[in-house]
Amino acid sequence: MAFTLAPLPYAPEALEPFIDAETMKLHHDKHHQTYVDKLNAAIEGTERADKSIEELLQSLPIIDESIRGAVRNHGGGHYNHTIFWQMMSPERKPMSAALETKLTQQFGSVEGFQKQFTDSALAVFGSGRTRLLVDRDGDLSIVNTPNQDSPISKGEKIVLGLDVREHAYYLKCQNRRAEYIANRWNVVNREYVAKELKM
Ligand code: MN3
Repeated sequence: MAFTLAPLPYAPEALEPFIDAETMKLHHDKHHQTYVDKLNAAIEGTERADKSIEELLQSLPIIDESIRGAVRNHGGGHYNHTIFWQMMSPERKPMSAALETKLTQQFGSVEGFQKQFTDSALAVFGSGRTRLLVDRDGDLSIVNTPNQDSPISKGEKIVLGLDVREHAYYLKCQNRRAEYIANRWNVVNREYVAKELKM
């Protein structure tokens, strides 16, 4: 079964004025579609063709070298973007008390978490992502990853991620990455984060 591009979980204009419809359409319909197409082209006819995207990424270290690069880049791109859309929501629901407590325990305060995540995202050089990860003990950490690398290849779980490649913001914010990062806090899907942390 070839991979397919799922529709956005909300209308492309739903995140306005924080993230514009044109960026969402281009990012989802063109960039994400290209990752899906190139992933499919790479694995078609191979023994990996029937694997889930999670299985593909988790098997990256042992995958055949002839397709490893394509799976890392295009498979990573497909997975990263699939969760990226889900990590945003126009609904702006309040943060649960459990999540607030967790962030406060690990980062001093919710604001402290947001500042650390923002500073990390500002520091990404070139194309990459900032992630909030949870390990097997339930401890949180903020890491930057280059290109389309995905920490799930190393058994870590991503609970919040931010794409800081220029295609994620250049139409609206041009070179002002800080503006994009600030806007994005308004559309974080807090329910998604809490669900992934099982809270
Ligand atoms: Mn992207």
